[in-house]
Amino acid sequence: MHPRTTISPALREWILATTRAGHGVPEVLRLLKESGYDPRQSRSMLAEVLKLPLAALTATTSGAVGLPGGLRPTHPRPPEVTVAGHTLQVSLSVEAPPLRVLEGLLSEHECAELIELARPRLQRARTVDSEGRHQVDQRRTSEGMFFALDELPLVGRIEQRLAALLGMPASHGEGLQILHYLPGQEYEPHFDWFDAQQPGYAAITAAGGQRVASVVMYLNTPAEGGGTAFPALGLTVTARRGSAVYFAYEGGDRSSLHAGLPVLAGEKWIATKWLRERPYRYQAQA
Ligand SMILES: O=C(O)CCC(=O)C(=O)O
Repeated sequence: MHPRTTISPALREWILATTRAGHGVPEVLRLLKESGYDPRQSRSMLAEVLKLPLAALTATTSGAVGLPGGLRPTHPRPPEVTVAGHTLQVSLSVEAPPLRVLEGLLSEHECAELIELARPRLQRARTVDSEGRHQVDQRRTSEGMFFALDELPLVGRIEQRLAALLGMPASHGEGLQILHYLPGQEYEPHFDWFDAQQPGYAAITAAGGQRVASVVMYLNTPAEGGGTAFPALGLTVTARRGSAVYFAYEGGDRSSLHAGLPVLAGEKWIATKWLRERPYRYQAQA
């Protein structure tokens, strides 16, 4: 008989989410082993979390999903947070997926400066396809650009603010992406995490592992439309200059489905930060 193992809530949640996402017990055992867990201990933990007889658990090698050893963000707590000398308000919280609306994350001046720095470098925005390639996509009709990590003092300051706010080192972030939408332009419903069943999964997660959270920062207030919709929650976050929506999606949480709604009048500018479970090295796109 195995001694009863203490399982952290995060690990318990990861085991449940990973198996619910369709990954078999052998795969989960392999991932736990890669993360340094003793196989015997892993089998006990799985048996306990999944309420399975211990004898039913055997190990093989296949599949890959985000590993439990990676870092997870801390979700900002209402009503107010002060980080790196900057105070912001948490005006809305959802528990599943963890989602926060953040007011005053960026100052008016920071928003205006980001727009002006990005403007001359805009190109048709791309998405990442199932093979891990960046491609032009009808679902995403905006223009965009990426800053490299810490490319400019302003970019570095915002990255440090987010790092302090979410308890994730700036090195876990992908380069800040700026997007510009004109009337009629939108970003259709999608997930930001990578699907482990897709052929490009290994390549796209080789640096940094899985994405674990996103922060969409609004750099202006569109005259009409352009909110960020979360259809599974029946929630639309209004795009307002300086505010942001933060959401996390451990284990490929399908309730994190979201869309940039069409801009109906005026324009929309956002800065998006995607966070990885491990340090991420920026790779120039072909
Ligand atoms: O434009 C928006 O409001 C959402 C942007 C988005 O979904 C993304 O960049 O992943």
